[in-house]
Amino acid sequence: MTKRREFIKKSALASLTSILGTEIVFGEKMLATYAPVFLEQNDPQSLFGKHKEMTTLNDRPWNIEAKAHLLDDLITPEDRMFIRNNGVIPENIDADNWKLTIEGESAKTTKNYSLADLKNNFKSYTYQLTLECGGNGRSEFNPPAKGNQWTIGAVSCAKWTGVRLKDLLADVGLKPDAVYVGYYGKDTHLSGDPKKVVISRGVPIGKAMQDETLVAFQMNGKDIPLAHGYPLRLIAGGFPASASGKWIDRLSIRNIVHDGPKMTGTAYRVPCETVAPGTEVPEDKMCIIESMPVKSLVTYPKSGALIPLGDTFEVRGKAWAGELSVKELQVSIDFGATWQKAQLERPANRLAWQPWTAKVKLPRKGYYEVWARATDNQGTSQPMVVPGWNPKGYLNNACHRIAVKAV
Ligand SMILES: Nc1nc2c(c(=O)[nH]1)N[C@H]1C(S)=C(S)[C@@H](COP(=O)(O)O)O[C@H]1N2
Ligand SMILES: [Mo]
Repeated sequence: MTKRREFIKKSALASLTSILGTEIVFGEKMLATYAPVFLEQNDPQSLFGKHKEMTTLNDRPWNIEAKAHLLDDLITPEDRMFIRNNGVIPENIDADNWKLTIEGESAKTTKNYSLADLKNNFKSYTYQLTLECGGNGRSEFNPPAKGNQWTIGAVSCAKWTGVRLKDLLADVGLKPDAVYVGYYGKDTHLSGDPKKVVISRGVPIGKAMQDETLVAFQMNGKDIPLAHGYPLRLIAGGFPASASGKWIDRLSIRNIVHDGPKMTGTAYRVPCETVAPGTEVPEDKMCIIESMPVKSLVTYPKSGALIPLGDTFEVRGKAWAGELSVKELQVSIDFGATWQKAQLERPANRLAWQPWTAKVKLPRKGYYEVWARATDNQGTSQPMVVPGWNPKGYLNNACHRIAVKAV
């Protein structure tokens, strides 16, 4: 036990040292549970170049979310992009010698690609792609679900550049029994055990073959930021973002549904049939999350805004619907009694979120809430209340609301 604690303490010390960039003198005298002051001062702002209003939910591993008003840009800039890690961000990445291996029982051959191979030998594509964590909105479930208590900010829609996964799969050759592509990344386990894989998820072969499924090496026109998967990342927009593996060095073409860590059991799965809140659900009654549900955010004004009474004012936001598109967005200022249609734009490309705007008039001074509700192209709308309780707290797509005062 003492040995184990010593080991954890040492590896925690090592990672603190690497964050600080210098030795912690007398570090061995620091209690293992002690949070050094620099961690408080060095918020994600300076560590990851994040906006000062981003919220840190956990610093080991790092999990950081946005606030709704930070997501007002059409293309999410790096500093407003949520970070979700299951383990420790890899260090000392050598992009020049990076190798992506594609193998697996359903691969006709095994091939290795350097970043230069990917950039020079395959056509590059750029798409704007919505990535939402399956657990976004978890904080509202009751009984509560364990895990990061995301509110609404674990969603982003940046521009990703890379090669199509399907082009790589064609280069390697698929056997007819291929059903899934699993990813492996270079992040390390919190335990410090180098043999333990943190997370290894992936996508069904049908998703892998879509034009927009990328092995990406750029985000918003630059190298992918370290926290978001530098130098190479799988991007599967519209699926829970856990399918988009960061720091990838291996893809495995499987003849079974991939069974890496966090693919099995209850991880990123919901009950196949709706259950009453608090129900214990056996594993074989849990289904893998694929397309994310229809959802929207009010990104302007900021909740709490004071609106001068008078003419109309502009409310705006974003809407997305996993693998589907959004066909209508409505807003209400009277707690859902009446709804007005917003102007909804088309997505930049398939699987990108859609901006919307509405002109709203507040009839007299006082407190209001602006609610937004999106409907997907199959006619499914966001629920007004927290939907389908599930043991791990996934897929909360309840309507977003903001508070405003007419003054
Ligand atoms: N290698 C690796 N890839 C990963 C993860 C991880 O912990 N390790 N987290 C996944 C989860 S759960 C999410 S929601 C997204 C978050 O992507 P972001 O941090 O770039 O926003 O990355 C996914 N890819
Ligand atoms: Mo996630």
